[in-house]
Amino acid sequence: MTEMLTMKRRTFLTGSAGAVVAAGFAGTAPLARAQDAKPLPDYVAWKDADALIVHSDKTLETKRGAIGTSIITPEEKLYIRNNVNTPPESIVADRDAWAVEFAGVKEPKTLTVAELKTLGLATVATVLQCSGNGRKYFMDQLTGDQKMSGTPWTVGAAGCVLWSGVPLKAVVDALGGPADGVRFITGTGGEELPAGLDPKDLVVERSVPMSNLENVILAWEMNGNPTSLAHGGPLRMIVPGYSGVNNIKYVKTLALTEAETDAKIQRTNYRMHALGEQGSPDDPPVWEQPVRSWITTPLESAAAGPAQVAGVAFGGMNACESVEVSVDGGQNWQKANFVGPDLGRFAWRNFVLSVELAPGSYTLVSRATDTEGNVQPEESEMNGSGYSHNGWRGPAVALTVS
Ligand SMILES: Nc1nc2c(c(=O)[nH]1)N[C@H]1C(S)=C(S)[C@@H](COP(=O)(O)O)O[C@H]1N2
Ligand SMILES: [Mo]
Repeated sequence: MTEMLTMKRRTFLTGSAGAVVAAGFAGTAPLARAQDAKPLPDYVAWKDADALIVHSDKTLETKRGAIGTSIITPEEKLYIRNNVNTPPESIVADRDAWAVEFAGVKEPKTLTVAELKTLGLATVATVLQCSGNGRKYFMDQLTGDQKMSGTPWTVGAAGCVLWSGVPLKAVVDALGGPADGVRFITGTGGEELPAGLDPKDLVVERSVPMSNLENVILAWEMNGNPTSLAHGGPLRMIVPGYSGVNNIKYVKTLALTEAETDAKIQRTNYRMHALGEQGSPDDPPVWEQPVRSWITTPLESAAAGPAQVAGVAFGGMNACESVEVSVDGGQNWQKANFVGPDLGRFAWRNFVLSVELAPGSYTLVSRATDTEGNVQPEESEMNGSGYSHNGWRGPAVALTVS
């Protein structure tokens, strides 16, 4: 049964955009054959194909039912989002030799991973989530000739990951402290860019405010293993609480800068702009993640009787304070319980509500509140690129109990 549902959902989500919008996530999926699903691309052939929806070679989504209830997302199930081609495997052949150039400090220097390992050690659990996670729910709200481009992610462009590495603060301290006047931490990805095109248009380079200096770590380990190439090895810049794009894989340059980078991915992309317009440097950047939750089980159908409604909830920069669950589409809410250990304010919490379900149709939704009192809205405010969705209505589960 589970396998059948899994297969249905996979094909459903990789089907034509029109079919996806018309049917809705929890609605009736068109009957599907397993071979409709795209295979895993070579560079992530080691991943769990049954747990992933392959939107494209550069965009793989974790199936909603595959996330599990034990906090940490296994690497083989974690989503993938690449803006450009992944670097060659050769860069992880000798991880300790990977060199990072540090600038914007009193004593600029290039340090290898081996050297960085001597300067400090920290472990942090963070929600790694693509800025476009939930874009499909914005797309569903479009009318007439309104359009939105981008991957129609539902809830699976997210995971909770344990990172180990050196705190950036320790490196900056070792290099004499920040240079005068710096206001941003700017990380650059180590991809080789195609020749003949303007590198500023392609480079994955992001700036985040210096207020993150205490939080950022440069991670060589993910979930207990050396950070895989696909997820940013040999070294990844992790900005806890911040949207996925700010977590630079294969970080090659780390600069404290006076201004935000003028790379396209920062200047005009990943900005909260109006529908039908282009992003501009005046629009707010996609940085801190808003409070959010969704249900991961049950999905689609359940047997009458007792059931455990479970999911994940997080507050971005803040811990998640509480989660409420409704089985009637948001008319009545009940407080859920947290499951498992608290891995800190940047991690997500698994939650559960025990319910007794009689035969019939249910609409399951969840609503999280963070420690600052921010509550998920019913609908997110529309933005032209479909970033930072956190409305509770979108990821509703239509459940049939028999
Ligand atoms: N160097 C580099 N870093 C990157 C990206 C990239 O394409 N190149 N993609 C970003 C985006 S948009 C997201 S959502 C996350 C995805 O991380 P993952 O593929 O490890 O899940 O990495 C971010 N960091
Ligand atoms: Mo992303």
